[in-house]
Amino acid sequence: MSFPDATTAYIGLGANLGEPARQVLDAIDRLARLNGVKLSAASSLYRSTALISPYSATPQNDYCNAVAAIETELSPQNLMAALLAIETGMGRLRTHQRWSSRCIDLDLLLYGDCLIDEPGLTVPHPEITKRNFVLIPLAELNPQVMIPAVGEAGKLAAAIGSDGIQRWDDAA
Ligand code: PH2
Ligand code: MG
Ligand code: MG
Repeated sequence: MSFPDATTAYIGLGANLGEPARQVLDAIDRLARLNGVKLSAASSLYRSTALISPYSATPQNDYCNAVAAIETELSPQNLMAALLAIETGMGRLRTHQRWSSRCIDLDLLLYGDCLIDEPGLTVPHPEITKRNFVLIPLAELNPQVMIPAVGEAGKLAAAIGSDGIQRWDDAA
């Protein structure tokens, strides 16, 4: 399958409740089966220390993180809606807490070279450049991919370093 007007998009996946690796793989599978989406590649699975609110003293389980590359003919808004529907379909309960633990999270990281800033949709994902658990799997898939207005994923990943992140299989 290929689309005449496809855009390459990158999706960040994360989970730290239940069986995180199984859920991330399940979400990648659901992504691959969306109408208007072709899965091009998925990164390795990583284990990463939970980034929590600086105001919280409650520790959280480690996350399983990964990034998927897709070709899509969906608009960014429709793709975002489809990602939210996968989260809901997998039992994600939305709280108002920004840093709460979750059974699955799918974030639209990049949509071609688009810059989007509208209610409910900011692309590139606003935290992308601060998070090694996003940059490292993204750079594994495509070190040359440009984060619009910022730079190449591979360079950013090398600069941010690998504190608190390791391959899932290497994790103790
Ligand atoms: N996602 C969050 C908050 N903290 N920490 C890690 N390690 N990985 C995540 O995906 C993550 C997080 C909110 O989306
Ligand atoms: Mg997230
Ligand atoms: Mg999210």
